[in-house]
Amino acid sequence: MTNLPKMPAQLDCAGLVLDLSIPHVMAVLNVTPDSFSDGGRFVEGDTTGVNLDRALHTVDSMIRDGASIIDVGGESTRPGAKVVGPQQEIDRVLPVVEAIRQRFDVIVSVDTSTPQLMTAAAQAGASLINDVRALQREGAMEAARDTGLPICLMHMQGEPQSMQQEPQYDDVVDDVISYLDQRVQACCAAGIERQRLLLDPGYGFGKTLQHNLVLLDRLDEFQRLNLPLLVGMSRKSMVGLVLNKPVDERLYGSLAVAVMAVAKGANIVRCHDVAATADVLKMTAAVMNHGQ
Ligand code: YH5
Repeated sequence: MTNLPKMPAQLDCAGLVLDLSIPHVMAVLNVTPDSFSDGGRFVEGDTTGVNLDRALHTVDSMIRDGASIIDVGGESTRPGAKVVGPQQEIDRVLPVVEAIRQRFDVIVSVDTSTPQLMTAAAQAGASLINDVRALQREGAMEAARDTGLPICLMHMQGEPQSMQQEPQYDDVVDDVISYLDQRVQACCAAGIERQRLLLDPGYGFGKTLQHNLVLLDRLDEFQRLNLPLLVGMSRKSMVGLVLNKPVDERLYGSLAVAVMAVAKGANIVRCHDVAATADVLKMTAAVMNHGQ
């Protein structure tokens, strides 16, 4: 019994500490040109199409609303989205990471599978790597290892362009757990300490509605891996399909699944609606820690 890996009590994010005894909000900050653009107007010094001032203003609100982590991403992984080249992704994300860390003492996570961006973002002050491809890109394992940062490994079946065509599993929970377990082993073999890892079932990434619902109903089974769990269901089609609502009307559904995820052991909830999600997580945690 002595050598069973224990779930860490906190996560060391390059000097910033995340207390894992309470659930945390990870706020999504998309830095694709359509998210933080100037509507095509030219801004001096800006070659990326991303307006830094607007991005920083948004981050300030997210922190005041209760976000512990800001997840910065420059690649859209939505089904059918355009493929972004590594240099373009770096040009979008890096200045934003740098600017956030110059102004705020907040954990910045970089949502990327690109090894060069992992390295550069860590130097610019990022404190967490969030890779939807679980370090499977050429060179990603070594780049992530050498940053010394914690890493979130997410499950995806297939690639974003085609992943929703015909996802198939024997038992979706067993298959996703065994994939994540294998990626943990691969990381450890490559010299990444187990205490640096977080895991994510990857809602919506190569999964039908049924798969996503089962993965939430049985999320507690992921606790046997003894690593922090991150989930991202905010505004996703699993909410839209159940409620038959467009993306801008999925808040209540997203809050419902956030509560369930935390009740079943999730430590970090990745979301778009920070203030609402932070309240809901605080309330859930208060009930779960009653009497303590
Ligand atoms: C995730 O689950 N997801 S990007 C489709 C939508 C809404 C949102 C409208 N990065 C995750 O947010 N990283 C993304 O339908 C992620 N876990 C982790 N760790 C996709 C996204 C989205 C897609």
